[in-house]
Amino acid sequence: MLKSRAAVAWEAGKPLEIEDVTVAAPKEGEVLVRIVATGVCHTDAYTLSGADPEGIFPAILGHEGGGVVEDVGPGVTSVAVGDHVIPLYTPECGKCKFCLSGKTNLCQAIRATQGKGLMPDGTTRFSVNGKGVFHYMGTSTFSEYTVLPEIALAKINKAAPLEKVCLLGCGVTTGMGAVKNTAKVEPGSTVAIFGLGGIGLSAIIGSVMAKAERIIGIDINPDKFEIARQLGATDVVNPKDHDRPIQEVLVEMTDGGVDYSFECIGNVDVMRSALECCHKGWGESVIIGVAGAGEEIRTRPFQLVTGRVWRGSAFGGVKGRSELPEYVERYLNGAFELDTFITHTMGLNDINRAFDLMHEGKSIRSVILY
Ligand code: NAD
Ligand code: DAO
Ligand code: ZN
Ligand code: ZN
Repeated sequence: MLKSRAAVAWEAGKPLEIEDVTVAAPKEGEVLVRIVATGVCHTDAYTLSGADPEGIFPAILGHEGGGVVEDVGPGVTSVAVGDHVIPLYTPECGKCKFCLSGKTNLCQAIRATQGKGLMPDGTTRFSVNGKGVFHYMGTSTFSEYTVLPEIALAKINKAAPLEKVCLLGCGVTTGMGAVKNTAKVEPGSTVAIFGLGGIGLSAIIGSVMAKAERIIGIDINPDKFEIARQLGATDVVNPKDHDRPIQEVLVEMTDGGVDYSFECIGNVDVMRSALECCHKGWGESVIIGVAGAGEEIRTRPFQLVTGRVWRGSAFGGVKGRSELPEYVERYLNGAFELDTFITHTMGLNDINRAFDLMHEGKSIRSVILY
């Protein structure tokens, strides 16, 4: 047992509260990790808002972390004390039907308990004054110490600065991976990216790497345009500047539509626009944004009959244990940068400000430094 400072979400829609949380020792196949830094992603805000059907309270949110292994439970062989790790909300057991399929990164080995805020044995390692507190996405990086299953840790190069590569635990990998693994954007493509937060900007970086010729960034907050251009957007569009559906504007701008589009917001109306701005016959749209509980997407089926394709992407299709360490290497080799994303850093005590900055559209990523 040890004490850890953590930001606890006691109830949906309420600010997080900083608590001294008791963290139980890692059990069989589990690992105790000291989180050094964590980003705050829109998905944390989504769950805190109460819109997440899997949202469960009280919980310790956070899923974009970087840390150091402090202790290992019995049977753990793939990481050791002192290793640097990135927690994975999409684990990789390497043995389940999903892992063995070669078709998906959605390992299901611990899915049932993870979705209920519990460790694989059906219990929690967190408590406050004897009251159990749920895990979140299997990661709970808003606690200085957290416990994860071994299969939910990517071991990374110790040379990588954890306060930056924590962003590879979600946002940056998700956007880049969706372009590379899900859409498989080819050189010369025209791409539209809806929503220029951490995910959309990473999709811009991925599109530049894929040598897309035209990269159109779309956002209703024009403050996002400068950074989008800096990262490689060739055009920026604000739907508020147009009095007709944005898909019509994009189809006109691109001689019939884009080759690929990415929805990085979680808005079902925008998902429709993202599909319908795709080129007849071959355009593909990838949904990355997470919509609220009970929401549904709509389009005319003829949009698909005439060759447009609708897909989705989780964690950029990246298999965390086998592929994420390579993303860290590529960062260390200068293939992409992360500083532009980190608009704010703060201590855990100020974590609610990170949520405010996100809602006010003033941040790309706030990184919490423990
Ligand atoms: P963010 O809040 O930083 O960025 C969202 C952007 O969308 C903002 O710039 C905002 O101005 C813009 N926006 C909002 N409404 C808009 C509209 N109607 N038209 C155009 N732009 C609009 O969020 P983020 O952290 O980048 O996350 C984006 C989405 O991706 C969220 O839904 C999040 O839950 C989801 N997400 C999905 C995965 C996955 O694996 N699929 C991973 C991480 C995040
Ligand atoms: O395997 O059924 C499943 C769920 C996998 C969870 C993947 C979540 C991806 C989207 C959530 C946003 C991540 C921050
Ligand atoms: Zn995230
Ligand atoms: Zn698996």
